[in-house]
Amino acid sequence: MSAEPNSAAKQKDAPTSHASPDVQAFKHSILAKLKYAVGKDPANAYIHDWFEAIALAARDHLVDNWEESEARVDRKQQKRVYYLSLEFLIGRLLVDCLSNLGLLETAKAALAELDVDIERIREVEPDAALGNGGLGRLAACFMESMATLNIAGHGYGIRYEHGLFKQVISDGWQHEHTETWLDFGNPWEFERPEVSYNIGFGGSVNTVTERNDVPRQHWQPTEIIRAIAYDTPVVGWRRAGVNTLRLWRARALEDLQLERFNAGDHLGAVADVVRAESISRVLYPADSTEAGQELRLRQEYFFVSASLQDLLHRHMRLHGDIHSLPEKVAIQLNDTHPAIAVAELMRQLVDVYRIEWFAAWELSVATLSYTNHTLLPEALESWPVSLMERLLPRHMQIIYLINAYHIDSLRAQDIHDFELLRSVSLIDEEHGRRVRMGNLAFLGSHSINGVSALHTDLMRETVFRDLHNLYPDRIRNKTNGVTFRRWLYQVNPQLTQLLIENIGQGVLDSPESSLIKLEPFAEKPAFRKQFIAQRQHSKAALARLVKERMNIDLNTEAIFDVQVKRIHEYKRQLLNLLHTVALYQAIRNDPTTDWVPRVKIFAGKAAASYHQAKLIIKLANDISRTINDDPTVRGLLKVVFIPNYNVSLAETIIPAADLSEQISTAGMEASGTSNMKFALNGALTIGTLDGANVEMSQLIGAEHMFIFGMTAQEVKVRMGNGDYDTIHVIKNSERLNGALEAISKGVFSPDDPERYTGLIDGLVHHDRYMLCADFDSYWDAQRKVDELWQNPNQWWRSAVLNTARTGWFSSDRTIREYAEDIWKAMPPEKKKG
Ligand code: 26V
Repeated sequence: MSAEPNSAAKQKDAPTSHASPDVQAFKHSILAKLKYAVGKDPANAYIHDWFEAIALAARDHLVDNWEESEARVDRKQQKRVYYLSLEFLIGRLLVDCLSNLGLLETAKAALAELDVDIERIREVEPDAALGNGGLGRLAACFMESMATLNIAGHGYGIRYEHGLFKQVISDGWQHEHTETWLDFGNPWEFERPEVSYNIGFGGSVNTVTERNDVPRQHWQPTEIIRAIAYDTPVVGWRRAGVNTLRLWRARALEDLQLERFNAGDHLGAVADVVRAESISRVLYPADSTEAGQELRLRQEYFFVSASLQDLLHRHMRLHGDIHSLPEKVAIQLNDTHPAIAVAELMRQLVDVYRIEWFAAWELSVATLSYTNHTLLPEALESWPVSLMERLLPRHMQIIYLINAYHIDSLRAQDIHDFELLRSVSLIDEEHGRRVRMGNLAFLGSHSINGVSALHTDLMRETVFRDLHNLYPDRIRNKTNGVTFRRWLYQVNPQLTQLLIENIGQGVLDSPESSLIKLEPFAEKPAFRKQFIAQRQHSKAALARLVKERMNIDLNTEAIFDVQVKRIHEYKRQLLNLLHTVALYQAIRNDPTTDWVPRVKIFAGKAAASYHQAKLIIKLANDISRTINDDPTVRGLLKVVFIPNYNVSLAETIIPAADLSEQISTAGMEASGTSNMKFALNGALTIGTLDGANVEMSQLIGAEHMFIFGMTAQEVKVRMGNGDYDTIHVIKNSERLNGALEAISKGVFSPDDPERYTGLIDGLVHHDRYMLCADFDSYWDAQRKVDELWQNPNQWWRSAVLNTARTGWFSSDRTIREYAEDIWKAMPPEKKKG
């Protein structure tokens, strides 16, 4: 970014304008914001000043619709849906907001009149990266779909001062730098200092008897923190509805302990402030490694308690009767991170609203529902009983009581099987007494859902097997989706225009039913030519980005083969790297063969403490350098690891992909959502039958994908048998063996030949994610990719069919299913299919 003022706008003599009144009005409102809100005039405005002025001008339009939307929900006494999530991975909002308001073209014209480059403005907006990956991005897509469908959806979360770390790659290694998205302020949010709640921690619980002789529990916390609301409006497509994302910031009750300060204890005087405010300081940057730290539990309880207090207040203000809660309110728990809501809702109903225990329990269960997003054992949350007792003593009592009634009710049904009782208990007695948050969320909810058909089946068979047998109607499936507004219209305006020209404007409003009209166009060479032109355009844009950021040249005629997502062993970036090395060796051994040119593109962050994942990043970078520098390869194979993967980078990468890598060990990826975004933009998928790939293969047709590897069932059998003999598998695959040996012996790390010995030994001796078992099948599938690429008619026919058949993966469909089956919150006028 240029530090020079006026770097976005070139001053020129005021031209006579022929722009429409809308454009004129928008232009004037930008100039007024620049002057009166930002305090600059065009001549000394920095690019960021322009961004702020434009965002504020757009925000005015949001606010008008926001008020209307709120009033409509109140008037109709619509049921409200509260989406509790520790993560909202939003990305940038400017184009999203302008586009959903229908102001994008107006804004572009106004900026052109002002001689301001909208592309540069767009790029100065920092990503709101308040999430780690799929779970957080799903929450953001859901917020947009709820607004579009006129569902009265409220998001609740934490306003982290620092979002997900910035990844810097230096000498091939990942380094984490603090992310500072709020440095220039945030034009989208409204601080609401008047909306704040006290959140208690610690202390003790006493039984007090009141005048009516009913004993009750009184919790006296030793620490109280304030939660302050910050609201961001979320606008739906064509201004359908404007909902609110309410994020909480933690503050100390007092900014300064004056007595301590006056006594000379200057640091001590602000110690409480530091401790309190650390709660909303930073997002936990892991997405499935054991957390377990106290600060994380404090974050969870902090935002859950503030959100429940807030929504109960609203409910009482609007309806005046706590007993109508489930009729007017649905609360969705995004994973177990907000699962303490089960105990907190009970606490508020029983201790604050004075509802009798069993009535309170019925209200809670009828109001709450829970989504599970992972089956990986290391990501299943549990908290030490001792920590809970210390931090949340009243909640621990409530959890014990829920558990006691639960076990009693089973015994009353003549269930005495000790193993069964142990497995469905809220307390895990085997690992030093811990509270199982998954079981708590399950028991406290009327609906528990998985995020793809396979994942939901596996939930029934594994983590929740016994609870599922006891409550067979609770688990249901809601396959994920993505918002097409962002992941098609905004990221790929060329393709969107092509769709409009050929299947009509309707694609913008009902892509779920319209996209399929594209099918016959797959057979038309002239259409395919235009489809290819779009891809080339996007590939050229990505190539420019890579050139600018990494100084690497990409051949845009090559297959862009892309794997972008969190770096995780189960996602098997290492399998992709093994294929890369095997292909490299094949090219070197046989340089005269007619190899199909490939660009392997990787991006993704590793949790800071996840050493193996960080080593995989280093390996990708080592392989990249070696291959890219090898003259015998003659550019037939290029490998790039693009640093700092985030929503904005995804927006440039996805429309440019020819091949989408979705290659997790079957049974381990709950759903995946980038798989849907790639297919929507016409990339072909190479993948295992895992997560939502299964539904994709059913809807798109497996013949238009490259499906390989073991099924989840086969993985289970082979793992369970204990006869998975990696050494034998490797011995039988010359290619795999060659790739493993090269990495292990230091071909890619001559500066430290043993860098990867441990990594490869790990694979050879304990291949937990079964890379070796799937390698040959993966190699074969990759050769089919090459083959198809050499038959452009067939490749692009399949590509068009991928776009045509992906309508079902709209998050509007997903949200409609939640609203109809779980929340019972579909506004009557939107109850169409
Ligand atoms: C776990 C933990 C535990 C340690 C502290 C921080 C933290 C943060 C997040 C998680 C859970 C991550 C689960 C997750 O992201 N699941 C992904 O959810 C996507 C949306 O449903 C789905 O598409 C992906 O397949 C799934 O991996």
